[in-house]
Amino acid sequence: MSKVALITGITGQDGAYLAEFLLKRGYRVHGLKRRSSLFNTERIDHLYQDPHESDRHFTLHYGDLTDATNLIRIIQETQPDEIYNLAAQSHVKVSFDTPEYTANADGLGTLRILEAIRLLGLGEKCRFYQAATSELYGLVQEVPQSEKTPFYPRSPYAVAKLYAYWITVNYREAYRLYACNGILFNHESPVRGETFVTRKVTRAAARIALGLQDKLYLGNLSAQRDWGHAKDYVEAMWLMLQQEKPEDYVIATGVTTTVRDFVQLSFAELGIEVAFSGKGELEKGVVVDADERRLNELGINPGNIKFGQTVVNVDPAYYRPTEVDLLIGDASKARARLGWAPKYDLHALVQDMVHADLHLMRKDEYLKMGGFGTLNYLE
Ligand code: NDP
Ligand code: GDR
Repeated sequence: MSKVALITGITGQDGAYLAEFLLKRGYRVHGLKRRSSLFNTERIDHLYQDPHESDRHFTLHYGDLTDATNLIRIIQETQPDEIYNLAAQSHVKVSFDTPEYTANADGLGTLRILEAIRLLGLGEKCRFYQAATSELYGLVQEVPQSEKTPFYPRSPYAVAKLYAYWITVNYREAYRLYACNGILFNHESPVRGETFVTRKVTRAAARIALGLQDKLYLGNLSAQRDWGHAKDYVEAMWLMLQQEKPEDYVIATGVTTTVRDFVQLSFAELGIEVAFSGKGELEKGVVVDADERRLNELGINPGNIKFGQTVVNVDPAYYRPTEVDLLIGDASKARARLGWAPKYDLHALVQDMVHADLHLMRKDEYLKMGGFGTLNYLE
């Protein structure tokens, strides 16, 4: 008999990778998707199965983490062996603008699922994964951060996730649920949301190289993050639910990088050297060299790259009221107990993202070359 998994947040970056991973292992996958006025299933369209097909392995259900009765009904109908709670308002900066909604979806949303498992009597059958985060560490107490490092959240997002973390621990202890927190450090991919810094950078680097955009505005260039690949990290989520005992695990690469360095690595992958000068709001990134052979190899017109061109400016609008300066994770527990290790290092991650964005942006380049404009149906 195939195992049944329910993934909340299936339309997001991790949801898409996890669905793919579980389907390959023979699971029947159910996913929660929100109703929206435009299609929001781009990341999982390749997994779609027509409702009229018999023996379907992939099914989507409309729902929302703020709607308890909806969650209870879906969990009752699908009777999952494993629930992966990945749904969240996941943008740290946006959480300062929408703190109440973020608390409701990210904090109480987790409670609603745990309560549904308990009320439906699924405690023995159903294992629960909670998408916890390195944002819980917030203000630096010690590095590298491990399962034992104290938390000091620095945003409404992190505070909501702190509640979700502890309610997961509490339900494990109070009701003996198999419930785990995966304390995942930042993980990225070619399908990372475009407003997170890595994807914002790789997307813009590709567009600048193709002559589709002049520059990019960023916030705090000195923030340091431990960036891994989402493909590696969803495997860790699954491993956490396959153990004898439920526990919490840090998942990280153990290497940290500044936003500034990530920018330089991304442009360098395209053969463009960017140097930074100036301080604070006046800091800027300028093109200082270009490798013509590399540009030609990638099919980039060297004429698009102008020496001395400013490609990065700082816009304080992207600063956060309280920032998390330094994250670097110690995943030795996961390495020892789960046998987990990342396959992608930072260089492989940058390569994967930059080339995917270069490929994606070619479409815009061809449209521009062909003289196609955008039609405005609203005029
Ligand atoms: P994304 O932002 O890419 O995806 C979030 C998903 O949650 C989307 O499917 C989104 O739907 C859905 N969602 C948002 N609000 C609701 C709601 N109220 N009800 C139902 N669904 C909702 O995030 P990631 O895939 O990057 O992250 C997955 C989880 O892991 C999140 O909980 C995030 O906070 C956490 N996390 C992420 C890390 C990372 O580096 N990526 C690191 C540590 C933790 P829609 O597509 O309609 O917007
Ligand atoms: P983060 O990711 O806040 O760590 O949360 P994000 O990519 O948004 O920011 C990383 C760092 O880059 C700095 N930064 C900018 N960030 C954005 N988004 N846009 C900018 O223009 C910019 N310029 C500089 C930020 O200040 C920050 O220091 C992500 C999310 O996926 C969370 O859901 C998850 O829990 C954590 O990672 C681990």
